[in-house]
Amino acid sequence: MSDHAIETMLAEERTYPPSEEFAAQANAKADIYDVPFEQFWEREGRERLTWFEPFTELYRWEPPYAQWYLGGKLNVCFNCVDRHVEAGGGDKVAFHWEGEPAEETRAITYADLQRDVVRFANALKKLGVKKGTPVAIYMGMVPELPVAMLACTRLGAPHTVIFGGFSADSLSGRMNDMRCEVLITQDEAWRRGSTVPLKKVADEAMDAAPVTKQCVVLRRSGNDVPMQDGRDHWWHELEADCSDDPESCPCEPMDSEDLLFLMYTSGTTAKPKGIVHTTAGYLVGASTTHHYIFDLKPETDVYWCAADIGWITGHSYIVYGPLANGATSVLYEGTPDFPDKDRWWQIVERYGVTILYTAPTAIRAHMKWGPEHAQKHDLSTLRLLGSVGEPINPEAWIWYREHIGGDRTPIVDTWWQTETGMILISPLPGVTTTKPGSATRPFPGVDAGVFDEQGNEVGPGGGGYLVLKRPWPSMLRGIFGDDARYKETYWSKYPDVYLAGDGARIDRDGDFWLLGRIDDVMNVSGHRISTIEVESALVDHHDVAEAAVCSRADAITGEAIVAYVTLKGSADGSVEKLEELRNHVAQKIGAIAKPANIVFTPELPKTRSGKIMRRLLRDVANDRQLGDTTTLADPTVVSEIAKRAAEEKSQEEG
Ligand code: 6R9
Repeated sequence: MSDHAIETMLAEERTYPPSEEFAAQANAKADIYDVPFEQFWEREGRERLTWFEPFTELYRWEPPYAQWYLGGKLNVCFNCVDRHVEAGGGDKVAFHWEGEPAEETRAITYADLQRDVVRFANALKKLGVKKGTPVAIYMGMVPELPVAMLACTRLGAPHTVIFGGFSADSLSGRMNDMRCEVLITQDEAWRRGSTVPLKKVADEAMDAAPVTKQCVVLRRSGNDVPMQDGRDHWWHELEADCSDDPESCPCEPMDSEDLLFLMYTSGTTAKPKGIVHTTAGYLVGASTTHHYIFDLKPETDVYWCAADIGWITGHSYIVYGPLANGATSVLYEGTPDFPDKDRWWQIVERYGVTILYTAPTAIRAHMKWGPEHAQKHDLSTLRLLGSVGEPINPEAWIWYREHIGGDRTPIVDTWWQTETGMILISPLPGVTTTKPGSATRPFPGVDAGVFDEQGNEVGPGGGGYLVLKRPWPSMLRGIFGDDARYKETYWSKYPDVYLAGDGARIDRDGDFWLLGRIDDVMNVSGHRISTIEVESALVDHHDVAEAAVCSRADAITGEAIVAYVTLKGSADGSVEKLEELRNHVAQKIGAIAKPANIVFTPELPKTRSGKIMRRLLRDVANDRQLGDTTTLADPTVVSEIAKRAAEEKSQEEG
């Protein structure tokens, strides 16, 4: 975040106490904060889930490893699907699916979901998938994506879902790391009226991931895609002779600590980390927070989390939390502005959405397009709004409340991470007085704090590093296959305290203000991208000698990526080279990591010991006064870069 944005945030003094009407009906009451930590998680664990065998020990904390609900046996699919059907809720809609082509919609009841999951799980069994078989999933936002995830959990097969915007390299890297035996994908995905060639990318990825021997392909666009005999199977053909009777494929009883899924996320090195989530703690965390923070009333609410299932937000708050709670959700395949900028509001009106959860970058895009698109639709059903993914600037918060929430709905600004599995800092609607830009309080049973450089806890009015001082049920169990990195990344700065990697301040009332990453991780449209990952992709290009990447503030995407590139032989850059390099990054990582701008420079600013000074480049990118340059090997380099950056900018604007 820019210094200016942080200052504006901290000067924010508006407060929004909960209304009496909301408080009277809220799932959370003020005394929820008084329940002792162990009692809280014990109660939620027992009451929120259905166990095949009850747990005998709440948690075991052997820093930095936690285990939760030990001795218990359960199945995630049973909790998300079967138990609702068995309780008579089979006719209730689990997902109102809205395709990108607006005429394509499907209402999927819990009974439908059970049949679909059972049939597909039986199909996966034919490929040898069983308890413990790692499965990769690379799909768009179609109902078959949650079906595939649930089928895996039914069988006890851990999955990793890879966002459909990732490249073949990113996909094969993850499949190799997890040693995925099966890949589930689709022919093509819809995006803004054209198609994304998922199967084509999957083919390339499988060439580089020989461990992945089987591929299931859902027909979505219907366009021709090459199918390899013996390896590729059409979803509909594979399941054609499979039973959809739940008895034919019982839910595998899993231990509480069995691996549920990996979700890869960017760290401060080029290699993404496989974040490990296990069965019971994750599901308790996701469903409990979903119940209280979104105030879900499963009988009456229509809940919509407009994230992509390919990210942790979609895992916890589209699939696992809401289904465990028996919610009726909207699942939308497309983008907010296709075919028109009122598409989201049309969906809210059509389904009578009551709860909407999205990211600041989307809110700012709607802000830019103007409130008239929302005004065309009846949004009066909305009663609660949520935000996630990055700090929300007060201006966007207020706009969201006024123009989407009719100046009536509470807003929950929810802070959490892939690693945390569940929301950790958030208001509780009906209880908390909110402030635009503040995520307010740690969730009940969560102990967060802010530490200074030396590891002293700072009090109200102070700022520093956000830490978690006690384990929580859905915390990561490690980085897949890399204990050393797990310890180094999260547990080495302070002993036995989890370092989140975010800066934070606590105000006089004890409310938390999250200030963005403190490491080399950028946050573009709410997506985590490491500077080093983009740098490695750039130097992978045969013309690039050196690259340094940083971010600058952007009005819509929060941060935008700026790359400084030195070409081999000090060749000069060109517009064509710029496009070529941007596309190269898209090919190596995915389109989300494309630099917004590239500045070609004969040299990068380095310290005398040879370290690239990213801080200076960040100052240049943000048009700020240059910081301390005394440690620079050659100070003229920075002024030259600043000049070139300014030239490029004036060209862009001209
Ligand atoms: C859920 C998710 C995690 C990083 C996190 C922080 C930023 C997320 C935020 C927020 C301020 C919020 N972040 N929510 N910053 N306020 N409400 O986004 O997970 O993709 O792993 O990103 O996102 O910097 O460390 P993930």
